Amino acid sequence: MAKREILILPDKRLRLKSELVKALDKPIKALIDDMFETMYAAPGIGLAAIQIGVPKRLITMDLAKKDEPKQPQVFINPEVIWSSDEKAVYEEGCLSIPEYYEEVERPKAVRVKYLDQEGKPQEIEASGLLATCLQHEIDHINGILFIDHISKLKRDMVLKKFKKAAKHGEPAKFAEDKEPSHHIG
Ligand code: K1U
Ligand code: ZN
Repeated sequence: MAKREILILPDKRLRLKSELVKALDKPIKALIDDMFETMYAAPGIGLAAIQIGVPKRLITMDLAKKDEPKQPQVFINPEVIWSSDEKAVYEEGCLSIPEYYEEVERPKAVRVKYLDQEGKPQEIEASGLLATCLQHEIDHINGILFIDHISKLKRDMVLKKFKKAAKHGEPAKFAEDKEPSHHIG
């Protein structure tokens, strides 16, 4: 297992559309292990393979609270097959856009089909944080970032700060150092 580097905005690879996982072979299993190590170390509650530079349709997630046992989940080739008309607003963060949190409106519930870690087809109907996180991660494998769902004014401000930070080799700074209000644990 190895902790990998997480791509940070404005890395162009974050805009790639990831490819289907064709076989659950040894390299894919090793990639899943690395994704969990990277996600837990960050720390994060989800990670898409492209965030560590691998354009495969693969997501890891763990929504367990701090005092609960780990609940690692793997979603291979996930696809939203139904979304509710009803919307919900949630404050999102992204390991590829560190320290920036903003409210995002998305469908309140989704049904997702995917393959599990054994390669078995599964379907899940999700609401709450699971629905938000699944939509955020499925966006990643389609080259979409949560800032694409906010106003152009805010998105341009974020992009400008991250471009400037990358140029100077330092982290982007935001006036209000907002923490996610939904912090688990
Ligand atoms: O995809 C990512 O960048 C991971 C992201 C997932 C996510 C968070 C919130 C809403 C939607 C999707 C994160 O994990 S950001 C970090 C975070 O939210 C968190 C980290 C530690 C404890 C609790 C939350
Ligand atoms: Zn993200």
